[in-house]
Amino acid sequence: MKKLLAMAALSVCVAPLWAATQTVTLSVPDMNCAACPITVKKALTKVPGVGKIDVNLARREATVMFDDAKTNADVLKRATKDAGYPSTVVGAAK
Ligand SMILES: [Cu+2]
Repeated sequence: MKKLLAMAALSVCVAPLWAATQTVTLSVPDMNCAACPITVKKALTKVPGVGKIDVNLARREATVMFDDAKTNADVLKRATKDAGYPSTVVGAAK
């Protein structure tokens, strides 16, 4: 019984830790004018779980903060691709 309680307490403590905010940097090579980052940002904003988005036209990169319990890098890549801007993950940091 004691062991069961300990396990229950542990799962309660651990569960929220799985839902962490992650940051991923996407390379978006097709961004070539000032309007492109707006389109990319709009597409990423629509993804549930996405927080702060920072699109850099000069570097052709989009840095996205997201809740990893709600979305993931693949979903983000699909969102930019659906908007006409295929992207690849260039770096991820926690
Ligand atoms: Cu453009």
